[in-house]
Amino acid sequence: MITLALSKGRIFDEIMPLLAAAGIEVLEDPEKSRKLILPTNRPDVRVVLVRATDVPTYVQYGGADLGVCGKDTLIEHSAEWGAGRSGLYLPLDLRIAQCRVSVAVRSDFDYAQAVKQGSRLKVATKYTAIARDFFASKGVHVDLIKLYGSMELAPLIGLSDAIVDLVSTGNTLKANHLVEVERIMDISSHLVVNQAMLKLKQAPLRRIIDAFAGAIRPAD
Ligand code: PRT
Ligand code: MG
Repeated sequence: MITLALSKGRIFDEIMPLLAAAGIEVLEDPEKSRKLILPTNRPDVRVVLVRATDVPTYVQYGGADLGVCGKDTLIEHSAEWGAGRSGLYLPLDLRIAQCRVSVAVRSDFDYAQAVKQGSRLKVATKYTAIARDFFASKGVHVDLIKLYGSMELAPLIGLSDAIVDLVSTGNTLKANHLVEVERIMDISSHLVVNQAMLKLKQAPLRRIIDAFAGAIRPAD
């Protein structure tokens, strides 16, 4: 049995064409079903639904053989584990669920001036590893405030001066009178495979990896 860990929402939706290319069709709609284990047309392949941030954990401990999650999630996970020590193999950038990690502030906050003056910035984020590395590389002193969601609220309430968050269309920032002041990195979702499982189930896992590789949409 091959177990694939996915999160509901954009990753699930965008992985469907790649799964189809591997001859895999999920037989239930996760938005309608309450099941956490979804059967596929292939008796030897099943999908488990987990939180996006839990995908690397499931794969690391062998609860799933492989999974799909954002580079943002992978960076934060490896900051916790130490790169190379989690037993995760990342063979493919799937080029789906694309977005960027950016710094945003209230439109009335002079970020450039605050950085120039060397002020200590209060930064709210779910992405503490990415934010810590980024501001350290700029030589900006920050107090990081860890949040798990609705980061956009923090500067509006005065909890922080800035946020580090994912941006795709920018509509959420705009709706909350925030402006993007730095682009930290581009993000897309990657295939993540348990290295030990890859040895045990080499042929079927390789077939899935190769089919995904052949179906990745070209760079635009
Ligand atoms: O939602 P939940 O707390 O369960 O978990 P999650 O947010 O980690 O999962 P999910 O499914 O929302 O996101 C999974 C992955 O999709 C992320 O880890 C990213 O790699 C990727 N992705 C791509 C995004 C976005 N685009 C995105 N726009 N994840 C989140 N967003 C958020 C963004 O932070 C903003 O608040 O969507 C909001 C709307 O964005 P705009 O700019 O289009 O308005
Ligand atoms: Mg989300």
